[in-house]
Amino acid sequence: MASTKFQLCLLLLQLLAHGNLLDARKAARSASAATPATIEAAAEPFWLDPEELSEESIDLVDWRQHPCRRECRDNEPAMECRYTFHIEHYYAMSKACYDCPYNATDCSRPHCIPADGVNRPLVVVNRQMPGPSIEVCQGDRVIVDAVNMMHADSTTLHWHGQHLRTNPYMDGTPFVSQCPILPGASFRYDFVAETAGSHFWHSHVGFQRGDGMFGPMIVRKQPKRDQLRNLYDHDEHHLIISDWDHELGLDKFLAHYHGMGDNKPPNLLVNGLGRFTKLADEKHNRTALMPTATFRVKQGSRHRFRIMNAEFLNCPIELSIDNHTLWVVSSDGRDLEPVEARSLVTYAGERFDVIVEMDQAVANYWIRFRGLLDCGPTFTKAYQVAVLRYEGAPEDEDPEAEVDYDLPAKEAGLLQINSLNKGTEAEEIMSVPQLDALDKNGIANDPLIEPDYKFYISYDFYAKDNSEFHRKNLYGFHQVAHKRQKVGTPQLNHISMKMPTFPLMSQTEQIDSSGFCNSSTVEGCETDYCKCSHVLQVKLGSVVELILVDEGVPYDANHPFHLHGHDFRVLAMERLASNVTVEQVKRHDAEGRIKRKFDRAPIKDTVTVPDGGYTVIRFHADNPGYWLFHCHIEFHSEVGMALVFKIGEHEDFAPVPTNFPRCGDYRSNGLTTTTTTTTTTTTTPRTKTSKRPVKIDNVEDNEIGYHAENEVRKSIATWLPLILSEIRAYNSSGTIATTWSVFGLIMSLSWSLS
Ligand SMILES: [Cu+2]
Repeated sequence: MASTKFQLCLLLLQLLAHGNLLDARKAARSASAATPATIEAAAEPFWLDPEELSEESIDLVDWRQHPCRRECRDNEPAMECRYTFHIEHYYAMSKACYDCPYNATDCSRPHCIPADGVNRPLVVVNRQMPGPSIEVCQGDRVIVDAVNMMHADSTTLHWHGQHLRTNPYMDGTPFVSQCPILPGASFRYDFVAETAGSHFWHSHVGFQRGDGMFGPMIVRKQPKRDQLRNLYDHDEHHLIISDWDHELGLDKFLAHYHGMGDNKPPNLLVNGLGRFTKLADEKHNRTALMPTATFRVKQGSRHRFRIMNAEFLNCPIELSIDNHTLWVVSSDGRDLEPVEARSLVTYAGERFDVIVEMDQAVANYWIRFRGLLDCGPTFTKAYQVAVLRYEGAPEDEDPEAEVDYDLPAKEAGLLQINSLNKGTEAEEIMSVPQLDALDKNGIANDPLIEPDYKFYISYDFYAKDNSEFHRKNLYGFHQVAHKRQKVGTPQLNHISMKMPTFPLMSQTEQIDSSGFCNSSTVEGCETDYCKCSHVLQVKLGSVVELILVDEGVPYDANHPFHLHGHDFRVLAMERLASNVTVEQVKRHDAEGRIKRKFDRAPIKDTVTVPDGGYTVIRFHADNPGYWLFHCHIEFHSEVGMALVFKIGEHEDFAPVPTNFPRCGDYRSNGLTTTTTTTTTTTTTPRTKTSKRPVKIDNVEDNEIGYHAENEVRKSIATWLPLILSEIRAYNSSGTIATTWSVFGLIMSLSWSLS
């Protein structure tokens, strides 16, 4: 007993000395827990109920064997599906990879994340990338324990495509639906998988999605509800695509926004795998290529492939399969009248399901992924392949066809779907509004219903002195020496979103809605930099039309937009010119030249807008809450290319779960009276007269000195009696331990004083 107390005391000292909570916690676990059931590192992945797992074995579970990943049946009761997600910083091509890729089987060892063979830091779940695949039937209850094991970063999990109608607090949007999960803390996500289809989960914090924190989420339908059931024989394959860098997203972001670094991903991965360059081991005189994703199919059968674009930069992907056509049958979880295509373009956040008929000779065929825009011909030419392997085809051979970026798919007479920067005006392609929904027409695409709200949302990259990365008179946009240092500010209606410091949805009582802004409440934002909490408020049950306008001035960039909590009908999409103004689009609309397609307009939750053009979407605002609407490119949304819809009134919101975590600003009203003034509660709209608080000589330095001194006093007062009692307890036999106690005390004091 005394020994445990002593160990605890030492741990707390360690904590004081180093401030390292995780080490302390880890040590506490080993000190207190009985020997846990451990599994050899080289063990095969296995399945066990998460409730029965030890800490160490969670990362070895093969989640594909989860009982919820089953064939869905009519009239079957819903299941409860539990998962444990350990979120960690980790490393590609770590020591767990042994001799990968020279010994190919080593690449699939537990905890080996091969990626494209290049070492780099990661943020992953359960030491896997992609993370565990959540595969359930529509109506199942999903319970995910997210345990943040990172040393210093917070996180959340967003269930991209789920609307969370019964439990909106599970949306995983930091400062909109919840507080970020702090290092060491856990959060239990608990919701019903209501929205069927191919979705994915991902971190909604910083650049963690780009660093590897994503995974598939597939909600299959019961046969009676599945309108596509007669069109395919097999439904076991998914392709989750990521754009891939060789450094942390944050490093790339900082280099791009503050230095001369680019924002272009050099590579792509499919299901976490891909090639970059041929690797050479000179010592043993051998070379090898990294493994690629391989999909096994049967000749003569029809396979459904679920494609999820989890990318984080501006890298649309053109996908094609050699010698095969794609039947596009679904997007963002909503079914479509099947369309035959030679290739398909997807944007960050989008999902498409295709059915492929295996009508070719038994062989291996390439599935090709060509990067466009920032991954395109003028930049990195990012390119990846995967293998379609017919049963009976050679196991360890590549397909014969050449692999090269400049070999786009060509099949005479067939279309490309969702082409880059093209809309209904383009003849040789099929744009999204030209697809037909299989679902019935609804309130959001009824030509007889006038929308209750019509918002024009325009955007571009603006040459502004954004105080985050272009300080006026110091290194202003027009002041910096190099063209590559001029970074445009992506904004919606000339406003950068300022996130609140507490979640809007769960801490409504703290909201001062006079702090909300939108284009009607601010002025001068076309030229000056404006940042505030951009909120568009609509009545519950209303029909909302958004006309998204990409002004298209600096370059042919392209932004995919995602709406949380709802899906929408895509009524129109058109490119007008290489650039366009909102006024021109308004005029175009007033003259009746925006042709809205109502009948069977496709339903999506993520959509692109042609550069120099517009996309018109409509949604039925029937899910009360605060919901984020944002560009799905993380380098854009993280600097404010986002806004929030407030749908309904606070009293319409679902009750906040009991003991739901809270967060927000804190300002002492006690001893420290010299704190500086900053914005309060939500945010303040920009006003031309606002001034920075005046700084009095060295007030901040004095404060720091005061705090440090206080900390020392507190340390001594708290720990001295404990340590003295330990010294007394160990007076006779604890010589070594006593030395450590005194050493710990000295360390903590010297740390406090330093
Ligand atoms: Cu964007």
